[in-house]
Amino acid sequence: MTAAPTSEPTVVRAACPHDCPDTCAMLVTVEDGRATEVRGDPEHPFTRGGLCVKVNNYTDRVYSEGRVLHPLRRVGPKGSGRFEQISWDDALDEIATRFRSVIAEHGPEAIMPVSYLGTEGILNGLNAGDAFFNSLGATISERTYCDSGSCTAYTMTIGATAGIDPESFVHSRYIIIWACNMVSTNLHMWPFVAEAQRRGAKVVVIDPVQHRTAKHADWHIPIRPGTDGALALAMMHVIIDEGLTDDDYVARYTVGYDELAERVRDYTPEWAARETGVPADDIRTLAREYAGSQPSAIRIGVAIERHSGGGQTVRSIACLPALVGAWRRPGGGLLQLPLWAFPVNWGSFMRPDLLTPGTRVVNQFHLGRALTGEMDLDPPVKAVMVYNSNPVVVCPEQDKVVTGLAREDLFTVVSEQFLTDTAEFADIVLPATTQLEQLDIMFSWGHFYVSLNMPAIEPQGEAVPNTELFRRLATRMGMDDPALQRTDEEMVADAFDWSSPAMAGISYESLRETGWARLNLPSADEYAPHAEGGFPTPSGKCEFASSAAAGGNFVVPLFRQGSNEFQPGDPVDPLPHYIPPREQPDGHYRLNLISPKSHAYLNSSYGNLSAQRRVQGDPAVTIHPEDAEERGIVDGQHVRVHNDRGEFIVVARVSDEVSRGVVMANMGNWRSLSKGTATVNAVNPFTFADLGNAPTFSDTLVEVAPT
Ligand SMILES: Nc1nc2c(c(=O)[nH]1)N[C@H]1C(S)=C(S)[C@@H](COP(=O)(O)OP(=O)(O)OC[C@H]3O[C@@H](n4cnc5c(=O)[nH]c(N)nc54)[C@H](O)[C@@H]3O)O[C@H]1N2
Ligand SMILES: Nc1nc2c(c(=O)[nH]1)N[C@H]1C(S)=C(S)[C@@H](COP(=O)(O)OP(=O)(O)OC[C@H]3O[C@@H](n4cnc5c(=O)[nH]c(N)nc54)[C@H](O)[C@@H]3O)O[C@H]1N2
Ligand code: SF4
Ligand SMILES: [Mo]
Repeated sequence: MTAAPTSEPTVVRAACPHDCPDTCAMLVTVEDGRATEVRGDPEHPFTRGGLCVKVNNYTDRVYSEGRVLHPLRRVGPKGSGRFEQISWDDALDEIATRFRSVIAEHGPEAIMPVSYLGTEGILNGLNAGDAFFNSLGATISERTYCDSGSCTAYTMTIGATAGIDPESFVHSRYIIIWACNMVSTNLHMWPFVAEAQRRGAKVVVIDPVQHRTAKHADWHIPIRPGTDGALALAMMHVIIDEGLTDDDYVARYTVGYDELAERVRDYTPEWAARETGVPADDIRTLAREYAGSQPSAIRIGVAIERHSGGGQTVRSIACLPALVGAWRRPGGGLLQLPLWAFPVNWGSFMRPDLLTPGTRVVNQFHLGRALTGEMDLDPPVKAVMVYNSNPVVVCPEQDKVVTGLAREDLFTVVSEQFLTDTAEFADIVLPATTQLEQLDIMFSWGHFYVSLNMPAIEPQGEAVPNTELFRRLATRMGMDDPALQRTDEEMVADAFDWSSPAMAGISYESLRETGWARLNLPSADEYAPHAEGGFPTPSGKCEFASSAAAGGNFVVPLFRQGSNEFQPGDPVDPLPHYIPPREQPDGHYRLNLISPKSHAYLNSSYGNLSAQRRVQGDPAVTIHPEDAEERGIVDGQHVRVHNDRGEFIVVARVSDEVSRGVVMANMGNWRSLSKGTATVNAVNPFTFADLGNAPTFSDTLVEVAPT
């Protein structure tokens, strides 16, 4: 054996690939071609030198023994997870042959792509396969997992604005963190909130769970899941009734105030108290303090949309800052998705021009029904290709997803880094690179910095980035559109509208030096984008009465593969209103289940890795002591959580961190690593919320019983 060549360690600038608002800037140490360490860039104003419990040991993910490093072909029965290694050539041949025969027999719509945000980079993320599948004529996959309902509601009210700069929160006097477990899911924003708190701001957390973030708050308001809309409407009632509005701001920069005032008249705190479980006096106090402590800021989490009235809830919350003039100063207003600030050249990746008009759309929440035939699709789905997603874990109606994927006549391709619960059902598994092995460029949905991810090491085994995967597939399918063969570097060049004012002074070249750059926007100390209105709505104002609502419910283009067209649905009431949770306690099911993110996993990613599993602990359900006692449940025992849709078995954690009537089971656990054959999405419904086809994960009733 010859000694390996030695060289000085180098440091490569990278960016965390995950679907997480923080998009951390990473520094990767490489020695002899091997990545030895990842750390947060101490210079980055948001990352501030730290990563998180998920990504601190990212090299263990990259070099994990569980990595899929070669193409695999199924040898055992479906779902057995038994595979043999094959060559890329054979894998591509088999895929091309099977896709062609499906197309010949049933047409291209019988092929359905299934994907989401396993990686978030512009090249390898959400739209990585769109051009390919659009050209193929495959079923259009609607991907409304995350913030789709919120985005519809938000844009209906204040337009696609970036909202408050998260770094401006240091200037806030009053901060409401609403349905967001920031310390677990948006960790790098917390220091800005904590700084405001040190400077005297009051921090309020509205959440059914007294989680890590709530424990740091000045005031935790436990609320019945799915009823936040009632709270927001009652806050507006109090603000208007008690004359706490900023009349000048309302007069100049809003439309529909009189109708709104009329609408909220009956939404009294007493009424809202019955819906929400929050005492009427607390609602009054919250409204008065929120209106009276300017600038006041609201940070909504994605979970705010996950119930039948989720859209209207966000409509109401989006009205609040304008009503009290919060937008006037830095640190005042609403924070949803700063993503809107980035001039991403979406069209260049979504390629709506390559779609065949009239191609059918199937929402991924219906995957189980689509595969089992319950949806009666014509043509039926005969082939699925999964990339950037683990639908067995993240989709509702898990039992149906599994039953569907077990179909012998279904041809399933999964591109993955690991043999996930979904990959186990594949006919062909294709090896995917991790972020250290690929080039990408990132927007953020939690701050105002663009970042470039340079490859730090060679691809492991025969793994390829998603970009290369779809180039290879296109070639093998004989698709010769040059749009399907762009190089990664060409894609970086196409990623942004570099001539946009937001990108002034930022280029691929400059990013290669610096790794990241703040969008060309005013500093966080000065940024008050709507101090004088200027909302990107049709009226240019905050629309209490929404003009877009007249056009009906819609899914914003981002969430539908390849399509950048608004697809209007039924007209929507232009004024915010209350839609109660669909599932109301009855004789059978009396516990409202919520399934927020795991602290140590990123959705289901890391759910198989030992360091993260140690931190996360066994899959569990948290239940209030009185609810537990009533059911004869003691802390630490295994329980069955069930409803008519399914059941899963977890350990009971008896704790008053949840209110009576609420149970909490984190999502992200792997089915194959759980007791029983299911996880929390076995009991969740496929039903949409009122706007944007959002999920209703928080609108779920169950019972819990000792096993
Ligand atoms: N550690 C970790 N971080 C993550 C992720 C992860 O899986 N793990 N995932 C990333 C992704 S994709 C996303 S979308 C974000 C999401 O991050 P968040 O927006 O924080 O979403 P969740 O953690 O799902 O839920 C947040 C909180 O909402 C509460 N909640 C649930 N239903 C309701 C309700 O009806 N009303 C109110 N008021 N509260 C409710 C839950 O109790 C939970 O504490 O996190 C990102 N960051
Ligand atoms: N009950 C319940 N269900 C939920 C949620 C909830 O809060 N509760 N949250 C919803 C939300 S907000 C979201 S965002 C979704 C998340 O759903 P997904 O985006 O499906 O998230 P993950 O479970 O992390 O699965 C991503 C998979 O992609 C793989 N992957 C990573 N990088 C690459 C790559 O470069 N190429 C390829 N081919 N694969 C890659 C990872 O290994 C991983 O297995 O889940 C949704 N489901
Ligand atoms: S998962 Fe989020 S917090 Fe963790 S390193 Fe990545 S961007 Fe940062
Ligand atoms: Mo998400």
